[in-house]
Amino acid sequence: MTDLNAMTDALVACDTARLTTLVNEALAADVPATEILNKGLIAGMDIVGERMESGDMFIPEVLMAAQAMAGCVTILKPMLGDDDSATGASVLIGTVKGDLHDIGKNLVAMMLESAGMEVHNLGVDIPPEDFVTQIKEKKAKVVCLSALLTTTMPMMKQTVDAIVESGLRDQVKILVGGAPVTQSFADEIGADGFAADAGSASKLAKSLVN
Ligand code: B12
Repeated sequence: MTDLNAMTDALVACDTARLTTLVNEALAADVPATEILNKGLIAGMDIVGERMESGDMFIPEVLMAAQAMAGCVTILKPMLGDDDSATGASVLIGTVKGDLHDIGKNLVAMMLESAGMEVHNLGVDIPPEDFVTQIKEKKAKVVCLSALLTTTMPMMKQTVDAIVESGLRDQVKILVGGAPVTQSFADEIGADGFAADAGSASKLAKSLVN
């Protein structure tokens, strides 16, 4: 039987080799990729976050855990697809200026891609003006902003404001997300939507462009 707790433990222990073996074994045992992701990997990252906060894990270890998780997400990628393919709409996604977290953002990008969208993943630490330039360049219909720090949430508002000031606001739908972000924050800063996870983000993006 597949033990998703063992996966969580391996991630927290930054044991990449064991984690990779466990993920491959779970897939071979037909455990759904979404279950591996949510109950094994994301559950592990939550514990990593708690330990980081309590000072029991330090940045280099957190980075190792993040890299181990990113490797497993690559393995899961083909199985996380959303077969309800929709649109070839151009979508921009990036982590806002000042914020370097990208695991969740990359998961959202992956789900959007597998929903048939043309995804332009701008990366991390993206200033508002770069989002504006890229909207024009990539003729984007949707812009997805990610932030994991309470201190970078205001940068989401600055990015929305920059899009408004550029005169492009009517051409794009803006989605926001990341662990500290909420629906009420999205409403407050004038975004079009919020989603708590990658699957809901992709469904929401599709509903907004269809
Ligand atoms: C891994 C990690 C790091 C890694 C990041 C590596 C990487 N490549 O991403 C490193 C070590 C670099 C790091 C650094 C820091 N971190 Co950090 N980090 C984390 C940790 C443990 C996990 C984040 C993660 O990947 N989660 C898993 C993914 C899958 O979840 P997610 O990102 O939430 O994404 C999901 C949803 O939110 C949503 N989503 C995400 N983006 C979007 C976008 C849209 C549009 C939508 C719709 C949805 C959506 O879908 C995703 C998939 O389901 C969190 C703790 C936690 N539990 O969140 C702390 C955490 C976010 N970090 C924290 C801190 C404090 C820092 C540092 C300031 C530490 C320091 N002293 O230097 C630095 C900041 C660096 C910077 N400028 O960004 C704090 C933030 C506290 C706060 N109140 O703001 C946290 C909460 C840890 C803690 N409990 O203290 N961190």
